Amino acid sequence: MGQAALSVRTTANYEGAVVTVSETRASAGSSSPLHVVRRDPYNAETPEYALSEQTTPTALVYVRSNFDLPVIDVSHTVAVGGAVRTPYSLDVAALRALPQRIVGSTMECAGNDRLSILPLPSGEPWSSGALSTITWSGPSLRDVLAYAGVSDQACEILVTAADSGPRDDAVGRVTFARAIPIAEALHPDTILALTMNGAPLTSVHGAPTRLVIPGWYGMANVKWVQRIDALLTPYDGYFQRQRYVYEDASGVSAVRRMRVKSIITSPTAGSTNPSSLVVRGWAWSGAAAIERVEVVVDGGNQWQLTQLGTPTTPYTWTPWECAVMIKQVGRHSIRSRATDTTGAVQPDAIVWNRLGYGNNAVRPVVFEIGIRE
Ligand SMILES: Nc1nc2c(c(=O)[nH]1)N[C@H]1C(S)=C(S)[C@@H](COP(=O)(O)O)O[C@H]1N2
Ligand SMILES: [Mo]
Repeated sequence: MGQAALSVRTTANYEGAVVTVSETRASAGSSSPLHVVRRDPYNAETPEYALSEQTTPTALVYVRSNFDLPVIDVSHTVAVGGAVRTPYSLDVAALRALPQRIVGSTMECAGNDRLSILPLPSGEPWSSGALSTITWSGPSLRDVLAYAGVSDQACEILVTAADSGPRDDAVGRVTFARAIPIAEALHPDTILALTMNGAPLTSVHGAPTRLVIPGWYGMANVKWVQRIDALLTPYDGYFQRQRYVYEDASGVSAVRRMRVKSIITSPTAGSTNPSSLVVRGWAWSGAAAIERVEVVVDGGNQWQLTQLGTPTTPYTWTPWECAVMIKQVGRHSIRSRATDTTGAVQPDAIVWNRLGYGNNAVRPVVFEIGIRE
């Protein structure tokens, strides 16, 4: 393991660390265990092999940053204000002093699998690795809000981050900020995470604290939280209205919860396999539990049911597997299709949208059956 990766490890711990921009570059070095999509700002994918694990090791969790890593020091505080009775601010010690809640979540970037949308929309060219499963902990956002006393008239909670920068299609500097509906903000599993996978949150993932709103696409999980404001009218900032919206012939709508989707982790693309093999993968949906996953070998419509395992938590992906027998040696494909308990099914193709979000279409994995000995 190279020097760059090592420096990421040691500075990743927020305790006493002053985050600098040079860390972003270090973590984007050639020894990065992630597949770097862009170095500056740092965007990188979880490698395919890591997706077979239930929980993604922190060093292998994908990173999506719209701007350079913000400079945050140990005296960082989170201000709570807007339509509240008592505005106040909390430091990290105060966040730690509140009851801590453990929340697991499968988190997918809304732009994951953009590369397989035709014609290719603009935006980061994500393959299939903007996807990870993490165990977080921290205080419930509702406990932080309760102390401030949110107005009964409030409709949204705006979470503003410490990172900002210029955008091609905006005037001046834009700060990363997202609002969530009040009911979602008051759900006990919406937390201000201080830890991930049992260790302090790392810099690239939002230290000292980030919002975790399980079930929603990644963008709602605001990193480097700086302010929390109760709003009386819906927020219309850049990252709420100009980005993270489905824009298609039928109009514009907000990107919110993760669409039902599944991935195949075994066999892997390009691998050679025996004629009798077990197909495995994961399925998730931000809307509801997974009802069924089906697979089909090669073209056509011979879908067969798989056995579902039990997800570790309500918001983490469901394991599935299915034994298949493929007699003919040579190239084959397998596809998986998940259905959630609302009846939503993975489509064969998504409705094309200008910014290329929410691609949950069924995708084949192409592999080989080897010559039998
Ligand atoms: N402050 C801030 N929060 C952010 C972002 C960002 O650019 N800035 N990117 C969002 C997006 S688009 C995603 S997919 C997730 C990714 O979180 P990760 O980098 O920890 O995987 O963070 C979200 N939170
Ligand atoms: Mo994202």
